[in-house]
Amino acid sequence: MRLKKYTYLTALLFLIASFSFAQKNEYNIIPAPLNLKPSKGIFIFNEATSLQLGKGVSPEVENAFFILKDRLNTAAGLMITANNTARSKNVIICRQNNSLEKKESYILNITPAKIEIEAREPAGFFYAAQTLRQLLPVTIESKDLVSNIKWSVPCCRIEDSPVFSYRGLHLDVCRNFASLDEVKTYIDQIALLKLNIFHWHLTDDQGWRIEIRKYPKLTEMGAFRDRTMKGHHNDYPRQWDNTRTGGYYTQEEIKEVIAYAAERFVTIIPEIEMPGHATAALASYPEYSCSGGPFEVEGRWGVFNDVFCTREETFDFLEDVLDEVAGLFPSEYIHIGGDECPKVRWKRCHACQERMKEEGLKDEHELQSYFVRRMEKYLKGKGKKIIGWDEILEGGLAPDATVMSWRGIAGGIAAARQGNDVIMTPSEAMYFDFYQSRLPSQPLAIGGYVPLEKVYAYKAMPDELTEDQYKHILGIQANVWTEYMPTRAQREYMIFPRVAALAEVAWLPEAKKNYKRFSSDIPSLMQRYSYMGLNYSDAFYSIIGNTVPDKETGLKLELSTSAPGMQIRYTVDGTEPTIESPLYTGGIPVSDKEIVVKAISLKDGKIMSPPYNQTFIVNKAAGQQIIFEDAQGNISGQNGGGNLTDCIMGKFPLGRFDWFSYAGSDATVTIVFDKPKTISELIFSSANQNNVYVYSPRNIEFFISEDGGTFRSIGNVKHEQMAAADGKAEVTTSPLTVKKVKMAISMYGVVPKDKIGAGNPSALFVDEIIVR
Ligand code: TNX
Repeated sequence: MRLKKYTYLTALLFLIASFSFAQKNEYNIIPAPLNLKPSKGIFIFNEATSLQLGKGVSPEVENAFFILKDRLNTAAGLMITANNTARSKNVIICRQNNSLEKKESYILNITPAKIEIEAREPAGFFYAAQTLRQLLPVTIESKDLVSNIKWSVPCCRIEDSPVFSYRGLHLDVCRNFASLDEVKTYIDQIALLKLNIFHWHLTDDQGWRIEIRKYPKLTEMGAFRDRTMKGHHNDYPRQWDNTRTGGYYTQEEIKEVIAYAAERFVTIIPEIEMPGHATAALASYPEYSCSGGPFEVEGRWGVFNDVFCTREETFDFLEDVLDEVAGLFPSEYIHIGGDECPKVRWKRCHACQERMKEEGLKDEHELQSYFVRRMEKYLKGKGKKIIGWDEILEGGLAPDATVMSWRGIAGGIAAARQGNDVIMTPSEAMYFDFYQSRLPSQPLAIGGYVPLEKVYAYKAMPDELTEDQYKHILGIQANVWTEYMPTRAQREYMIFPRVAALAEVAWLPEAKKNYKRFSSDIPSLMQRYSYMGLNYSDAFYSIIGNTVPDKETGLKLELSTSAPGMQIRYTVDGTEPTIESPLYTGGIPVSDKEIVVKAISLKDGKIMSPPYNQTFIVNKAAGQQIIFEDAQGNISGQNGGGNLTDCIMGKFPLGRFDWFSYAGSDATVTIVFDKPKTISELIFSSANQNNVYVYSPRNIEFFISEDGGTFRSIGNVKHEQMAAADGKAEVTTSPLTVKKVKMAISMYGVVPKDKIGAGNPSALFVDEIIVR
């Protein structure tokens, strides 16, 4: 009897479920359309579905459907052909609509009988087709025929148009070479998400990747290197991988990629780096350096002192190179780099100093500016505009240059105020070489932390600009620097699905962004990625730990995931969490005793990512207010200094987590306790890793305040003592009840002569201030 009842109930539930499925249409479109009005019902594709180009629609519009047609053919076995006999059922009708605002704009109306698309230009039809593709079941991305599927799209009316005309993704093929096939796949992905620019970073210290016919050595020699550093740039001592690597694209191959991109409404902007990041070129033609060389194609990451010399022959050479580049790429822009160009060689170079005198340039920054202006003028003569990284602002901006703002947004703001165009690509939101999760299981990356939400949260129109200046923000771009991405799988892991957030920020106005909705669209995109054979990251499902001050306990750990609707289970006794471990429901106190928190995330009972695992140390400063102030009175540092008292010790390499970094004048750090605390030990824990200019302070003096107003010194630690104690400075006292403690930091200062990076200012890295 019981069994029967159960079966009956299940059947009933199933019925209700399938009934509600049939009722509820799902629209997982990324980037989300500007306006979508859902409606009931579905349109079903079958053998008889055809494409109809309405009156006045150019025949080339049919090409805008080639991906959709190919997918329907491959995965669904359906041949959709253009057929101009007027039909009103089972048809996709394209109509010309010249009143639409932008070339990408389209209107898509799906009813059970037909699909109508209006657009002004082929790009609009192409984007409508990408929307249809995303409305089809995810199996449409399959490389093989899939049977037993209803190939339907849910009914709705969409009016869509992008906020930005420049929606870019960049790829560095110099640090690690990407095959032609990979580059094409990359362009496919750009097109799927309605991005329209591929910024191809073709030359750098570690490789020259584009054939230049007049200078064959650029690729014969410059496209290959004999060795590559292993591990992180900050590791010491240096380890090497002695395998020869490299590659380049012939001009024929480049033409093929340009055509491939054009079919997908993607423009390729090539980047030829100058005057810095030029080692591969100088290894091939040392005569264009200041010293004459010889040089090797670089196997290390970083910034190098040997750059293009400003003597006349170099300009002749670069103009020849740009002649060929401009001849190949139809793009109106050519990117000429301009970033990270050390001036040390120019300072000692007779030719460069002569050039400065002749041109009346007051310093080497103006010489760099002269360089860029000259190239701008030359390219202008060929009908091209230049883009440069924000360093091109230093020493005076070239009149028509477009600035790519990567060191934050300040460069972009300054350029827009000067009336120059800007592409925003700030590292804190748009660098896909930064970590996307803090889990220790993450593959080595350069540093930083840009999870999916942070990309999504990026606000492309800075508040600092006026309405009028906004028109100079052409759009945004994410950058994929590949120092730490040696394989195709690794590059894919860093790009997918963060590129989806980029696409939505580039397409939707700020007011239409909605992370909750966006994150609910991500799982279906991931399924698509699986069918496409892409290696996407699961960081979306992994645990994010965030410490927050707590009145009662000092510090609480909050756990979350980027993905909605996940369950979190955890342990605090060092054991591995399982599906039976306690369910996380709210902040875990972490400051009263040393604990290890381990946690896993689950979806429908399935563990979705590697465990979170973090040790918290005992610290009376936990969660207390921190004031980090430099000699000029500026409060500075990442998180406002909050990570100095989060009970988490820093991890190496230094970029990894949880460091507070600072470069500047002497400073003080003050802890303001919420209530008087009895203390007997103070520890200032810094890193002393001199190979990357990171030095413990020259001196640090510890103060306490019993009344909260006056301070008294309780000890002093010198650099040498810290260096001998792994960067730690410690003072003890008989127990004292205090309201505040303060540390006066004297910066180490300039890196000494006999050390790596001599002459540069030292940096300070602090992981924690510990009070016991
Ligand atoms: C800085 S972004 C660079 C690149 C590096 C990148 C690593 C820029 C204009 N220059 O050369 O690859 O940082 O994040």
